[in-house]
Amino acid sequence: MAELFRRLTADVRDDAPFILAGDRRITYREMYALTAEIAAALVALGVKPGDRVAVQIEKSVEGLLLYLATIRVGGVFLPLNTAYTGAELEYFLQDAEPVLFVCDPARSDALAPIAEKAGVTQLETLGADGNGSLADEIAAAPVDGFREVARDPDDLAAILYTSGTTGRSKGAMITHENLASNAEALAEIWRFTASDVLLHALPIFHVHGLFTATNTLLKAGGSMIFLPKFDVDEVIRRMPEATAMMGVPTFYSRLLGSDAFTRELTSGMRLFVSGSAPLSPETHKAFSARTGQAILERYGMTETSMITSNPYDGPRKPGTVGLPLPDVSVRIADPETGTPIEDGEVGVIEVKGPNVFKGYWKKPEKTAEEFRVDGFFITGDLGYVDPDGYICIAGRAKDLVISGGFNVYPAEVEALIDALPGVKESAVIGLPHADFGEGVTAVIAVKPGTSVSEDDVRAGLSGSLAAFKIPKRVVTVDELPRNTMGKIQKAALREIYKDLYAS
Ligand code: MCA
Ligand code: AMP
Repeated sequence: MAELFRRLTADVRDDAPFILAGDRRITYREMYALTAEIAAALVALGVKPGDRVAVQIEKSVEGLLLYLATIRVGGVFLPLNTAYTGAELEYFLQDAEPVLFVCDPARSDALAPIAEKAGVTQLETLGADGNGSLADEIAAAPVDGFREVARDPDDLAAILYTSGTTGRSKGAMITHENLASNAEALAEIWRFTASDVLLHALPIFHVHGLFTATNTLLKAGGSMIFLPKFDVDEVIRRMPEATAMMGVPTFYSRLLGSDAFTRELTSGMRLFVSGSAPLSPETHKAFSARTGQAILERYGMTETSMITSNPYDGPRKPGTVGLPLPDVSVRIADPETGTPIEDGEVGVIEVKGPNVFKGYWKKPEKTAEEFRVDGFFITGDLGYVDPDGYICIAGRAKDLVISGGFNVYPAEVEALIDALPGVKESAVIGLPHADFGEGVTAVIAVKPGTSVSEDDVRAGLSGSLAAFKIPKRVVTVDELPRNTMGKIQKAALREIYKDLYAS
């Protein structure tokens, strides 16, 4: 059996409920049968071990089962953000060379020529309701069309694209061992058991919703209330049935914004986990004051899954991301040399362990750049160790904006803005935003004699960029501030415009 699937399901009880979605209740036994049916269709479609299966679909039970089925046939699952435009998708499809691309039925007409141009020969559709051409393939596949496929710990289970500060997005190659070891560690340290009911409102095209939440819950054999998206009212309505939730900080600030979110409502909950972006100490404290429960903040990356976590039993300290996971080594190093530095000093966070990915797909030079010779991966996050050994994140060495838990790389947005008529140059920065944590913001200088409005910029980007990457605000200046080396001073811009979203 494929290593990851074997390890995740090693202890589950067949008759226990796995997914609760709407009026559907899917037990683990049914999950085995359904994923075997999907696996038979994948085999019939020619998916062989090591082949990539790229997927851009709305969140659905079938979409989750497709992930597990891909793992069972030895395929490499490649989930894509539903917000990505055709222009963004073309690159991923071209680079990853999947044998199969599954998309939403509503987008198939628009995406078929893009897939074809990228060299992908098979396109199937799967809608949020479970219908689509893939459903037809599943119905038509032979009942005994799937035999368990063995995969080794070092074999690829998934590729997830992460952008970079320079160049195009890179596909992080994630192995069975990476995912299995992380799920095992998290289930243990967060005390997940078969009695848990996880309230699942995250998207399933990123590490957080797909692996950290789903794999950990699966490893424990628990069940999950599977919601199509984060909707405050729906999350509040279902919370009394749940025991645990994982979310980005925006989930928690939005919950606190509702009067219906009370201590009584959360009385059956034993765990709230936050990650993907910094949880402000204010939100942490307001949450404790409202519910009597401390949010457990953890830290991770696509390339590494989870790295550190605040303790389940010990103090969950606001403004920290806790301690390294079991078997994971974390060190703070000099960003230039990689030499470890003293506790308390700020340096770059580096990590080594069974969670760390295998490298970037087809990019050995990029992979080599991001690792030290002794095997530590350079996260690009800045941090320090506090007197209790907790890791605190103190900024980013990489130029990255995190909006509502989604990463936005300024270089990608700036390149497109700079190409717009009338724009001389631009700087994209993240500014404090009450809802999204950071608001993507463009500061532009225009060519003499021209004028470019906020609407011009936003309209000029739509179609090329996913909506969450498009600047919420655009500020025009005469000149962008530069240091003596000629480099744009983004820190100065962040300071000048820090209150842009305050009102
Ligand atoms: C949606 N919009 C956004 C975002 N989401 N804009 C900026 N940032 C966002 N995150 C846009 C929509 O396209 C729309 O634009 C407008 O904002 C309306 O948004 P709203 O209705 O408020 O959005 P929503 O649908 O409620 O979504 C907000 C959300 C969602 C619930 C916070 O973004 C979300 O589920 N985020 C989770 C991200 C996540 O899972 N990250 C994990 C990455 P318009 O009006 O122009 O159409 S994995 C990771 O980071 C590592 C491994 C880790 O540590 O976990
Ligand atoms: P991604 O590339 O989507 O996997 O995003 C990973 C990045 O999210 C990390 O490198 C951090 O910058 C950030 N991140 C994740 N969790 C946290 C956290 N708890 N606090 C601060 N930043 C975080």
